[in-house]
Parts: sequence; C-alpha cells; structure tokens
Amino acid sequence: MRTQVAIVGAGPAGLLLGALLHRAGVDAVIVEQRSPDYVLGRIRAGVLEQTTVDLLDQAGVAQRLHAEGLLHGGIELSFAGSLHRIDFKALTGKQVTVYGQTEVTRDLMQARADHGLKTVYEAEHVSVHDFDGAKPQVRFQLGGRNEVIECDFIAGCDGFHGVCRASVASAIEVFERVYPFGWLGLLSETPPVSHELVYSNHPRGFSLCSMRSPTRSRYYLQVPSDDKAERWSDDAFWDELRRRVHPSVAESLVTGPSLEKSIAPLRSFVAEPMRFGRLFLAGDAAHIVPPTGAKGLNLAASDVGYLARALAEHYAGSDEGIDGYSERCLRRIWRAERFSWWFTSLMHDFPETGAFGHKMQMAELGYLVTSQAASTALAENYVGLPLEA
Ligand code: RFL
Ligand code: PHB
Repeated sequence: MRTQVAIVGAGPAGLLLGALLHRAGVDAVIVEQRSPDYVLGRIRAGVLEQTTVDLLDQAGVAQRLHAEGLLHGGIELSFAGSLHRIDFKALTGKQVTVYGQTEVTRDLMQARADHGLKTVYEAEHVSVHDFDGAKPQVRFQLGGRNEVIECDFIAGCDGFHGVCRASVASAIEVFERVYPFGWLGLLSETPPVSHELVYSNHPRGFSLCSMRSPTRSRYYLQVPSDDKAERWSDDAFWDELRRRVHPSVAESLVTGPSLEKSIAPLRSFVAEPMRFGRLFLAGDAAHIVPPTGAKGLNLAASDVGYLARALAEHYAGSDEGIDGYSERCLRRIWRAERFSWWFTSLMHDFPETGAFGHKMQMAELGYLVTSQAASTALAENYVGLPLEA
C-alpha cells in the first residue's frame, strides 16, 4: 500500500486530519487498532469551541452538528451555597457548542465512508519506521497477514497509550502532573437539570452537570484515584450528586438508569517536541489536560488544523508550516494546559491543602464572579483562544 500521509489512530484527531487532507487534495490512509463500534462506544468530550466547529465546517462534516448541537452562551458556577452565571456571550461575544465527541466521530466516519476513503480497522501490532529518512513506513498485521504502508509522512493520532510517542520516547521531554483524584461519569437518558453546564465546588468534592442533548444528560463526580465505577450503584451516584449541587439544582434533578458509568483519571501532560523528521504527533498522543476546562478534543482539533495546513503547503512547495508545526501547536497547548490546571485547582477538593486551601478557593471564586476582568479571563479561555494565522 502507498499513500502520502499514513495516519495512526481513528479518534477525532486522526479522522478530522483525514477529512481536512481530503479537502486539500492530499491522500491519506488511517490505521486503527480497534473496531468502529469500539471507537464509537467511548463516551468522552461534550463541548466544542467555535474554532473546532469552524474546522469541522472546513472539513465539510458539520451539517448535523449545526442542526443538533446546542449553543451555550455561558456556564453556572456553584460554590458556598450560591449559583453564579458566567456570561460568555456578553463577556467575549462567543459561545460554545455542546455536541458529543461520539457524534463528531460518527459524522467523520460517515463522511469517510461516503467519499470511499480507506480506514483499516482492527489492525494489530502497528509500528512506525524510517521517519528519519524520506520513506517512512507503517507496518501492522491484519487477520494474521503482514501489511506495509509506504508514505511521505506519518501522523501519530493514536492517543495517550499509542505507539507513535512510544517510538520516540528517548527524544522527547515530558512535563506531567497527576492529580490525586478522577472523575466518575454517568450518562443517562434523562433531560438535563439545567439549560447550561453547572460546575460545583463542594466540600464533598467537585461535581459537573452536563448534557448531550435535550433528552440525554452527562454528570461527573470527583472520586479518589483508586475508586472503581463498579462500586457505585446508580442510586449512590444520584444521592451523592444531589449533595454536591446547589439545592435548586438538586430539586430539579431528573434521575434514571445509567447507560454508562466510568472513571477517568485526571492528568496534565505535555511531550515536547511534536515533530520527529517525518513523524508528527497530534492530539492526546502528545498532550493530556484534565477535563475541567473541556479542552482535550479542542486541542486535538487545533493540532490537526495546523498539521493539515502544513502538509498541504508542503505539497504546494513550502515547508514553513511543517518546520513551525511543533512550536505553533505547543504555544496553544501550554495556554490550554494552564487554563485546565487553574480551573481544576479552583474547583476540586484537595485534602492536602487543608482549610487554608479551601479559603483561597472561596476567595478566588468570590473575586471571579464579582470582577468583570476575572470573569472575562475565564470566559475567553473557556470559549477558546484564537488559532494563529
Ligand atoms: P483518542 O480519542 O484517544 O483516539 C486515539 C485513537 O488511536 C487508537 N490507537 C491506535 N491505533 C492504531 N495503532 C495503535 N497502536 C493505537 N493506539 C491507539 C485508539 O484506539 C483511538 O481510536 O485521541 P484523539 O483523537 O487525540 O482525541 C482526543 C480526545 O479523545 C480527548 O482529548 C477528549 O476526549 C478529552 N475530553 C474532553 N475534551 C474536550 O475538548 N471537551 C470536553 O468536554 C472533554 N471532556 C474528555 C472529556 C475526556 C474524558 N476522558 C474519558 C478522558 C471528558 C472525559 C471524561
Ligand atoms: C462533558 O459533557 O462530557 C464535559 C463537559 C465539560 C467538561 C468536561 C466534560 O469540562
């Protein structure tokens, strides 16, 4: 097999890169280790920045998003027994779109199928080779047979546990912080409790009320890192959520059986650089943010936005974009890392910082909701910083 760009991983980063390259007339093949159903079964992100929506528009895959996505002009912050709205639209003129990562993935898969573009699913023993030279290769096994893709470039869009970053482990510097807690998430076919997301700082721990549609809700609870989803019955989850939200939210909460329950660990992680000869890392393969800032999927999208443009420019005769790829991505990534770390630190219970730490959080939250400057700083980061030209 021969192609211009071999993409490893069919998550949102790999699929969106494939769609943008197709639009730019660049040939790509995607190699994914899981099945399509497995990829679609992972319940993850829900909030899209306008820059991400713009990239999906550019890729020609945003029709359903525009019809079904929910525009949100703000969020609610709950702490010390009160609720405060941060009005993104008034403060920044911008909004975010609530549309599940599963749906983004489904739309991108459908567009690939409609255009007859090649995705190899259930590839085993995927490995990347010779990206230091002019003729990189991706090798894998399919149904026991050895396969090789010869290409000009490899895009490592294979997530945090992928093979691409592992293949350059000795050439990267890693910056990391692991938090002493995770998020227990629950998805249910129930109407959302509020028309906007509610982020709560509570002495029992953080909680988040989110949604996927007018009939489907997503809720999260801060839990210890060593907790297990199986230990939580649905009733125990709903009881704990009610304790951690504002009484008016608890009163309107509609509960129901869970469709999914899982725990995600919280971590900040950046690997530098993101380019190694003809291999590029993008998305979770290169960086992780704690989900509090809703930035992970959005960063994956901005990475591949830059990468698609750089590769298209290469085929048009300029290597400037390729040469600047890593630095350009990392500037945006570190700002999102900072915001996600800050919002995580502000909203979660950190037992080791004690009563003083809690007082600091309350003072900062009080300042945040009364100062237009502080609210604007939250709003402009949440809706997403602009992409570089
Ligand atoms: P993915 O989605 O992990 O996809 C990587 C793909 O690569 C495949 N793969 C391989 N393929 C071939 N060979 C190998 N050796 C391979 N190894 C792995 C995998 O099977 C997979 O299909 O990474 P990608 O594409 O970079 O996308 C990143 C996003 O998924 C992630 O950042 C977000 O989900 C993070 N995130 C959120 N981001 C937001 O922007 N807004 C949110 O509201 C938000 N909420 C969240 C989140 C992540 C969460 N969890 C579960 C970590 C909420 C949660 C709870
Ligand atoms: C979600 O709906 O899954 C979600 C929303 C906002 C976040 C994280 C996750 O900050």
